[in-house]
Amino acid sequence: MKKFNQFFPLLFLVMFILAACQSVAQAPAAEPSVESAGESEAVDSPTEMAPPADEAPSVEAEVIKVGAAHALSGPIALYGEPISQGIQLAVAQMNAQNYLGEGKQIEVVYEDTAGDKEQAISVFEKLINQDGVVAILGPTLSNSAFAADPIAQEAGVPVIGSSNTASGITEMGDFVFRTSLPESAVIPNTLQVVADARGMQDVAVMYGNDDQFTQSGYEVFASSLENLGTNVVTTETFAKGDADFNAQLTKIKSLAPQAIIASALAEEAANIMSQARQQGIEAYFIGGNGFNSPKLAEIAGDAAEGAISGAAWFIGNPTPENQTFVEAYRAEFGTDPDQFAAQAYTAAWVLGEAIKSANSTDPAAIRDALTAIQNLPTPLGEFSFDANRDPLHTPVVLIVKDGQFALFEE
Ligand code: 1QQ
Repeated sequence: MKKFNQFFPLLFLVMFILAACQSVAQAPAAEPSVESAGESEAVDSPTEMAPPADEAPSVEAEVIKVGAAHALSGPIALYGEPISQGIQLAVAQMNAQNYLGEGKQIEVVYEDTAGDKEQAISVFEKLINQDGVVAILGPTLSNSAFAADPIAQEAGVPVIGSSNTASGITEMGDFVFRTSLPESAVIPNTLQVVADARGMQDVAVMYGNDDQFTQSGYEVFASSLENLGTNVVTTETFAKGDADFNAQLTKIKSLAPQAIIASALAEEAANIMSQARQQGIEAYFIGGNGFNSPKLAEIAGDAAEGAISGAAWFIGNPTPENQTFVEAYRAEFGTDPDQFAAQAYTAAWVLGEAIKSANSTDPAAIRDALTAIQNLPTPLGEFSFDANRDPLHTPVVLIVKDGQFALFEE
């Protein structure tokens, strides 16, 4: 005891110095920039910047760790890359503004799921058990979400998907949210709009039967076609990674449908389109969320011209939140954002808003605050979750014209 008393003043001094160093280390950067591979241009934040350096951050300065679990390698990275960039942009903006409070900074722990469900499970376990994240943004595919989200649910850590569109995602539990419109909220509208414009009579359907998003999308397409009274001339299946669709397309060609509906991820969709045109098939394509990457037209080239998809967002939407987002994204990454970037940017802001209003890093308090988000202005529109933690807003119908998405207006 005596010894402790002797050392107490010294111990106190050491603790004081450590605390001071920590608050300096966590001071918000005056010129924050998004950390992205190879680029380090400062984010031109549309709103207020960080306070001058002489305004010392509070001693309670803390780093709030958030997990981001996305496909950063493999064929699904064409979705995972813009998603990660959307998150980086939103977090850089929030940190620049001290959005969560003076000296409080969000640190994102990025992990690669490679679009693989087993890897998504290990990534979720690492983020929750090793990194101690307060919430997870992701994963990219519904297929991974069905495998990994139960881990977050069990641990009581909120998870926000921004690209999961299969039916049943949020039914996994009350800690599961998404900012991506489910296919069931998009496809019936897409088919109705196209049927009204073109009088769709006979269609062929193709879908991937080993992925929960492509299967779920197929089910929604099938029931919507039935409601419309459209004749399905044939339904053909394929598997993830297939590259030769000539057998299915030869059959489809012989049945001469007006349109081919493909519930497919981008790489398979692009190959289907290219091979269809090589066979001389002129039917137009309709797809779901898998079509919503600009990479589809980049891979398929002219074969993607005229492809129609239902989407949650359009780059030309003139709201100030959308235009500010599009400009900031272009300035930072030198490329246009896509729907996936917009939905991920929204998810990160929605999470930031929930942490701020909970005024807590307790995952259960953050979950409760997420359910209370109402009409938050975002690039997707005024954002709210419905009672099932799914987003509430109107879908759009897009068509590829000259390699770019345009609004479908016929
Ligand atoms: C899902 C999808 C994919 C297109 C995500 C990239 O919507 O897996 O749910």
